[in-house]
Amino acid sequence: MAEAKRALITGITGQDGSYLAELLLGKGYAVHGVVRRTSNLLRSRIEHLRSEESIYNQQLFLHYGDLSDGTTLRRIFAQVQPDEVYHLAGQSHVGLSFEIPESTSEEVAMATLRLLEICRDQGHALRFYHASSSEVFGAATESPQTETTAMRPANPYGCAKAFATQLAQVYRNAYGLFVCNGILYNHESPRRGENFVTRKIARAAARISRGLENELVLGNISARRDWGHARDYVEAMWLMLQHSKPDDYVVATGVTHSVRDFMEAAFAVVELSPEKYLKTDPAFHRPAEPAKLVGSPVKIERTLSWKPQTTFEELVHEMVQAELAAIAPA
Ligand code: NDP
Ligand code: GDR
Repeated sequence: MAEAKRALITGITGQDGSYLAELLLGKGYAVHGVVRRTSNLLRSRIEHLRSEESIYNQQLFLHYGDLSDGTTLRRIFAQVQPDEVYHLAGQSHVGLSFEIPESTSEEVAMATLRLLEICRDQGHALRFYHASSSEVFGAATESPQTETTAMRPANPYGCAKAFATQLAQVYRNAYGLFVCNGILYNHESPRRGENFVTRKIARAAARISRGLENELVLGNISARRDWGHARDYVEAMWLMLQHSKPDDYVVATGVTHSVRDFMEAAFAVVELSPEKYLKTDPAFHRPAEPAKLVGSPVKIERTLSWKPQTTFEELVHEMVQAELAAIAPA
């Protein structure tokens, strides 16, 4: 029997890392993840995999490391000898990047450089996925955006992602490395971090409907985003690394909704009207917002036959239902 392919995931404990680990385990990969040392051993998004004896340390392996620690990352590469690397780790909150720009840039930009340099030194051919973002387009020059739209980031996170994306292109062109940028638009799920707007809304709708909370405090509710489901988007990451040549792909639905739309759909699931509970707080407004972020998935549909499977309504429904299920019965 052929030896299982080895995948290395940075950010395996995050939303995307956890779905990607499930996808790759299902395809028979040996999955290696880099995890940070934390004061709490519980890694909620992958706990179900870690507690499964037939998986943990059989098909799934975790390695302590940090994006700032190049020596350890290099040692992990030497041990694992990955066929595919999925680089997902880093500070991923756009609003927070205004408050912690330096560490955001270190994690998002410099760490990608560090990993690309390690890839360059590997003795064997490997394939590298970089988690780029629609935030590189920021104040976009055209709509919808494509792989050739100019990068005009509007916040520190977007600047760092733009640097990392262009660097990934340079390493592909200059050294012939198999490096892909997935330029992903917002993708959500019940595993989304609690301070992203969709999870915040879904959680509030569920808790308000059960009488556990009585308000939802948001920032700019007119902001629009192109929202998809994380489970669909990790499939796109995998497909990019299976193609015959490395390239960049926009991954999006091509449709936008406002934060208000999301809120109304979420409250409709619990049969409430949100207006009674909604409060706005300037603390959640950002110094600058990207304009008109909507992606064109034409290239990935044509080249890799990828299409989003989950509708906006299904996404909202799944997120609110998951929040209701998480509330212990009275
Ligand atoms: P999450 O915030 O859910 O996960 C981030 C992951 O990075 C976590 O596993 C976190 O570990 C890890 N991490 C952060 N800093 C470090 C560090 N210094 N060393 C090691 N690990 C670190 O992000 P998502 O899963 O949503 O996103 C994955 C990637 O895709 C990110 O790079 C994000 O910027 C990008 N992206 C996401 C989009 C989205 O809509 N979700 C859209 C476009 C791009 P820990 O659990 O210990 O905190
Ligand atoms: P985003 O996602 O910034 O697009 O980045 P987020 O859910 O944080 O914001 C989406 C929009 O909602 C508005 N908003 C609020 N946002 C938050 N977090 N909290 C609020 O209370 C609130 N009220 C209104 C925001 O202003 C914004 O316009 C995500 C991340 O996953 C990035 O890592 C990724 O690169 C991009 O998506 C594509």
